[in-house]
Amino acid sequence: MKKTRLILVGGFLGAGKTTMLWEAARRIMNKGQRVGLITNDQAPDLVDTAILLRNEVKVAEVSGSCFCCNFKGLISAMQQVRDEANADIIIAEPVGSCTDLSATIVQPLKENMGRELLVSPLSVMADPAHLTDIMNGGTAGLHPSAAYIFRKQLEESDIILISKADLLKTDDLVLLKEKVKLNFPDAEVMTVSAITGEGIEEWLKEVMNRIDAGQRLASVDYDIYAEGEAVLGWLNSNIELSGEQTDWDAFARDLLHDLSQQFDSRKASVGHVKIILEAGDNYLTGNLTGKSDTLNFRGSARTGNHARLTLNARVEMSPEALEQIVRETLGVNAKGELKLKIVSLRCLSPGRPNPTYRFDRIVSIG
Ligand SMILES: Nc1nc2c(ncn2[C@@H]2O[C@H](COP(=O)(O)OP(=O)(O)OP(=O)(O)O)[C@@H](O)[C@H]2O)c(=O)[nH]1
Ligand SMILES: [Mg+2]
Repeated sequence: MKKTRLILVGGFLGAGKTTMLWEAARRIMNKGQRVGLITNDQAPDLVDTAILLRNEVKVAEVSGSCFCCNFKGLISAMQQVRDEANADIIIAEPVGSCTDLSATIVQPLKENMGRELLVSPLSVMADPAHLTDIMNGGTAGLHPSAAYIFRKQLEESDIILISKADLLKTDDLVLLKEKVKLNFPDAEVMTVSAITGEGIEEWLKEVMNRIDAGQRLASVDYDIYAEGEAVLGWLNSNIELSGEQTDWDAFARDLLHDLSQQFDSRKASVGHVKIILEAGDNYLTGNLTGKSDTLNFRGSARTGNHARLTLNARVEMSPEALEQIVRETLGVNAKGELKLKIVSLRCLSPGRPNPTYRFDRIVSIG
């Protein structure tokens, strides 16, 4: 039986996982291999899935629970992309606030699915600004328990991937890499940029050829882990918009800008707020990964009468407060000129992680 390769790309919220997933998939497909992607979230209506589906690639979604707490969901998503896309390679993105993946996903996969799967080294992406602060003993603006998750993700990784290399000067990047190596001597440390393409081929070479996945286990305190997730308000929403010849890009920019102002004025730390605004074949994506200076938009939804907005927000505040801010800001930005139909809106704070499996040993590869 031909084995399927599984590449898991973890890392904290907003690290650049989905951007990298697509860039890697595109490069692998250009070399003639078939790829399937798997996204994951605590609730349905994922911006990540919507973005990836805009490309010619098979995407399966595990929503409602993280991979670790819904191991079966991950297995059936893998089956789905293998059956429907005949995928040789699967790239999967776990929820950004998850850790302990080596014990809860990688080891059980090696133990139970070794005949079918080649599991690549666990790659963990880290935003360079956040990583720099964490390496200096800070919390990257996060709640201390959320910063604990960030550190545990690095601790259990086989490959630490410093993302967004284009944002740092070469000297600073070299220094950061050295510091990370010093702190995590057992992990391989690499740098990538999805913008310039730097480092991507080197990383692909590692994950496409190696099978030494899950070489270490982090010792994770589930009380701190649970608190680190619970401090986040988590909102996923899908909204239909209609209005006469509306400039959708201006609407999306103003909306995300105003949301960012609201969070900044409350000193609420933003994990990631992301949107995709789709109008027929045209679409725009927007991201906020910290304060308002991190706002970032790509593409264009142009002008028209109808559009669909998918919005995902992970912000350190109660789900109730988050929902109120999102509803009010949407209302203000509609200015009475736009009709908004909220098709779905779920707001929650993630529950205590309760993994399907949790191995306390490294499974050797046969
Ligand atoms: N400058 C720069 N920005 C990047 C790069 N890769 C991703 N980004 C930006 O980082 C932000 C977050 O990217 P995503 O790929 O959505 O991050 P993610 O890790 O999937 O986020 P979650 O799924 O919410 O955990 C977006 O604004 C991206 O455009 C990069 O290589 N360079
Ligand atoms: Mg993502």
